[in-house]
Amino acid sequence: MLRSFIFALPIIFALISSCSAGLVTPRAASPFDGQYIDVNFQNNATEWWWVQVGAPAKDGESPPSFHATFYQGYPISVLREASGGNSAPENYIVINGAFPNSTVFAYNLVASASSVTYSGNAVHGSWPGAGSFDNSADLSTFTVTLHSPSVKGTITINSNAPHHYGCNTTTDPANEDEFYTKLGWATSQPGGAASVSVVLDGTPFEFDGQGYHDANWMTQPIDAFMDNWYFVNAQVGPYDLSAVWSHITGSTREFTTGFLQADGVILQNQCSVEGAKADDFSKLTQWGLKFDEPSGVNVFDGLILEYTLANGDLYRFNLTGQSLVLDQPIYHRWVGSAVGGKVGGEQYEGITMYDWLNPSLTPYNG
Ligand SMILES: *[C@@H]1O[C@H](CO)[C@@H](O)[C@H](O)[C@H]1NC(C)=O
Ligand SMILES: *[C@@H]1O[C@H](CO)[C@@H](O)[C@H](O)[C@H]1NC(C)=O
Ligand SMILES: *[C@@H]1O[C@H](CO)[C@@H](O)[C@H](O)[C@H]1NC(C)=O
Ligand SMILES: CC(=O)N[C@H]1CO[C@H](CO)[C@@H](O)[C@@H]1O
Repeated sequence: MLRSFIFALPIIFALISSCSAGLVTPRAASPFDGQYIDVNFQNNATEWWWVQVGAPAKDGESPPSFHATFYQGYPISVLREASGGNSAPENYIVINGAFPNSTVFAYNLVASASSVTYSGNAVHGSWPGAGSFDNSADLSTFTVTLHSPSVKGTITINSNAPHHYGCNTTTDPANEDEFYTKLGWATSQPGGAASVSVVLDGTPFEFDGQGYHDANWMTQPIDAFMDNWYFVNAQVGPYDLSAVWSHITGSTREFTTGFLQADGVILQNQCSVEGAKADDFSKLTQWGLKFDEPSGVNVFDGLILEYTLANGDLYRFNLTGQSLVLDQPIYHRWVGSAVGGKVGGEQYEGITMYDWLNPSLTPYNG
């Protein structure tokens, strides 16, 4: 039942679903949420604007969620091949999510073109035939309008925290360098109150929750330089969290980045290879083990995300997957519950959304 909707659609549409976060080479060019690189039919570059909203599950229900990603190009090379190779659409919006009754949905809204224009830091992205987005000049408000034949409506996020880049320093190997210096990540809205009001093939879907918006760009698809990639976002009491944990192809070290803010104050914004730092680092660890039948691979039940600040303070969050909104051998995405805070301090409950992208199909065995 839960799967019927997603399988009714070409599987590729679900697969083209997005992944987020990465590192940055900040350009002199403004605006913060604008176009950073040139994406065209002749190159393998990709750039995307990602937005997600989720809300805690009510008793006996699943957490409602909605993801929309405005793409130029393809984040994984097999997806371009599967979408038509050289004739694959270059501009499209991927929608994924789940209703409170746990039924998941997926759409691929093909656009005839795309453009990202700006005035100061105010940005307008237009994907004709599919939708558009707007970021306000002060990066306080991000709005999406969808106007495709199948999906219509609006998503709004009111930011509660400062916008930020990641960071970028490394020495070899080559793919590590690619990862640090050519992969960009600009987070405009690290968290904040959000609302979704859409109509999916005539079915209205509305909820209020917590939202997140960032943008990524890279000169090659992810699978050209990464074996896997975990991207985590959570909003828990006064905290907004995000983190990436990735195995870069050919590297012996895991890459990590962590962002943690409370009440508008950044507590951490770091990136490093695992084990390289005595403080100011973050650590992601899976917990649980089960076989996931639809994708045919082992998966984890949740993640522990720990932050060690520069001053030694420790924060720990326990994230539990409740709704599996994307379920493919190389790509899983969960929406669920989060609990945590400062270790020894007040503990809060909240919502998490996290992605496990595994183009190398490296097995998870607990
Ligand atoms: C793009 O990727 C394909 C498949 O991996 C490769 O054959 C092609 O040479 C690449 N093109 C450029 C411009 O890098
Ligand atoms: C779940 O809710 C959606 C939206 O109301 C509806 O379209 C769908 O049919 C429901 N699924 C089941 C299995 O009842
Ligand atoms: C995380 O939460 C799960 C489910 O509630 C629990 O079984 C597990 O012990 C927790 N892990 C930690 C480290 O708190
Ligand atoms: C945020 C950051 O560290 N940016 C640096 C990324 O790398 C380039 C090239 O080494 C530097 O110029 C930036 O300052």
